[in-house]
Amino acid sequence: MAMKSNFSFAHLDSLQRFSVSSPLRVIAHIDLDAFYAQCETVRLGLDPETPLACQQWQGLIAVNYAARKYGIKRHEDIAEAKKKCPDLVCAHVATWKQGDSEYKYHDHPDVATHKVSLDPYRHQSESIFKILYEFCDRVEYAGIDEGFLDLSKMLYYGVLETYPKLQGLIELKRENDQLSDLMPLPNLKARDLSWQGNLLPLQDEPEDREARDGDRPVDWDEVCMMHASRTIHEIRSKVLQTLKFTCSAGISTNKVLAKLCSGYEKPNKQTVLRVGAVSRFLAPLNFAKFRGLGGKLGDSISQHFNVPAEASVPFLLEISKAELVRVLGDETGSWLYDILRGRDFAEVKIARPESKSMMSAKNFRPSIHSTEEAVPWLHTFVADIASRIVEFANTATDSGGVRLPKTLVIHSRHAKQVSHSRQLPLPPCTLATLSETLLTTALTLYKHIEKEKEKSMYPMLHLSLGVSGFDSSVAKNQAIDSFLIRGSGPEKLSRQRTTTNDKESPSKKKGIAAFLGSSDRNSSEPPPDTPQSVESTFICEVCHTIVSIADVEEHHDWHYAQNLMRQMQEEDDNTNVKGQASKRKATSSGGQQKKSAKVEKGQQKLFNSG
Ligand code: DCP
Ligand code: CA
Repeated sequence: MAMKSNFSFAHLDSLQRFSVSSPLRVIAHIDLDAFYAQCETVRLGLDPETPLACQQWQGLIAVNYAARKYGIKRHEDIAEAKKKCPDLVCAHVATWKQGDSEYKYHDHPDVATHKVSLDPYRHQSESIFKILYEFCDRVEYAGIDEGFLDLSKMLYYGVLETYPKLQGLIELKRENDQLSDLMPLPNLKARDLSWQGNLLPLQDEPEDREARDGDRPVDWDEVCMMHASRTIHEIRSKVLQTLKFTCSAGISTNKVLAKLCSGYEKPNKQTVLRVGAVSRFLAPLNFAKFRGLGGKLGDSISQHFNVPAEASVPFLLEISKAELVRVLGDETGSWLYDILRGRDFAEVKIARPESKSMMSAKNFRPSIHSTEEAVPWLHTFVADIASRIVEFANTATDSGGVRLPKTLVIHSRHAKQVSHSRQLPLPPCTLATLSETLLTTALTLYKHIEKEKEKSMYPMLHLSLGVSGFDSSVAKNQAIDSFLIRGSGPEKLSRQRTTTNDKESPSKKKGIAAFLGSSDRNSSEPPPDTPQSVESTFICEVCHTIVSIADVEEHHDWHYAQNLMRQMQEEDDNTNVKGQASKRKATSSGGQQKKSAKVEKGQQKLFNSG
């Protein structure tokens, strides 16, 4: 009788549904090489072998591989880098000149009069993701230059098309409810498989590809992975041909392993890790390489289990699952136990993070001291944000109409570290009237804050404008006029929420007062307008406050705005420590770990400060 596969028809069948438990699933991670630097090389039409670094003011934020050969690193000072490689091309990122209505590649941008724009990189990123979507129907955006691809479904159809006999068999098994039967083996030898990329050796295989056992019969897991390696190679070739970018990729059975593999050999390489090769691959790795184990969790593991920080994975394999769970809790303990063995059941999420907020910001060095200095920046912020909203509206995939923001926030920081944030609902507008509406609202709000804060506004170190609450039903927004004209003028309006320093009494007034929520850093209470006895109420799942149904939308907006302000603060902090910030990217089941408070790289499109 013919030898059976280790895999059932059900294992193959479940690939159609992207089952995370199918042992045949194949996940890839694609990461662009020295992304911003490549964007600049392409823009300038240079030979990719020209050493180039992407410059932001006096620092380097991306260094291409030709320049890395000289020992040049990210965050290095330009003068230092030029000493190592006098021919280094330093391409400054695009900037918005104060008061300009578009960003440009200015010859001599000045930190006092310009602000950084990362839009060109975002545009290239979109073109790259378009190619990924062309090939694969499940792509997760993991950052501006990286994504995960779940190839399961395409492999299901690909395998059945390549092996038509299997197609007949699986139909029969499905009809007879026998999908749990084992499949026949594919009748292929190791030498018959035509891989693309660096195929990491199985546990007992020699390193040398030529010397590996060519007669070994292979199973469907290897067939699937081989097909995936060819598809990923095709995708990378298309990115190179059409956009001139090289990227690296990792191909394995889950996100954690795919991500580790994409960084295994760079640039312009792909690495394939089969299940049988996992323990050998992980053995020399420092456990902190896994996402989520580099920070506090890693430290506490070292301490609790008496493992040196530089220990490799096998050190931790000796700890039992029960012990890990006892010390780290059920969720983290079990997660750690699994990922140390290369097991990760996180799914590749299709949805790109919804653009719930956008921000444009500027740090002032030296500080500014007047409205006259601040207002031109508000014009620039509006132009920046409006152009991104228009783009967002154009790329929106749903049919729910144009999505426009509902709330505008201004955040500023005084030299003595006092922060002010105030928000206002945006009046209804269309794409055509968007810029004007944003500007009018921003100027109104700014003047209100100035009046309210008087001397504590200047000298100002940081100013930002944010929008949030994207919705296609902006018509529901109340007109700014109804907030400002009706009743008292803004100068007389009381604020609804108070802070520890704020002596004003809370108001139950609706309208501007309800939105001029203070967020002088320590305000975090939800709107207190909770009617004492309302018939239809709703309990907010975020803050557990009882809210009247009529106020639900407003209450959600308030949370949006609070989050936005928190992000702005984090962005601020992040800008200040950017030089030392370690690279932390979104991946895989590390999501079970507590998220870093810092703004991640992929978020820079929203938090474009400088
Ligand atoms: N980036 C940044 N600041 C950081 C990290 C990244 O501005 N601290 C930007 C510049 C990078 C881009 O994000 O080009 C992508 O980040 P990566 O960490 O993927 O780095 P690169 O793509 O530059 O290099 P690699 O080839 O190592 O992926
Ligand atoms: Ca990269």
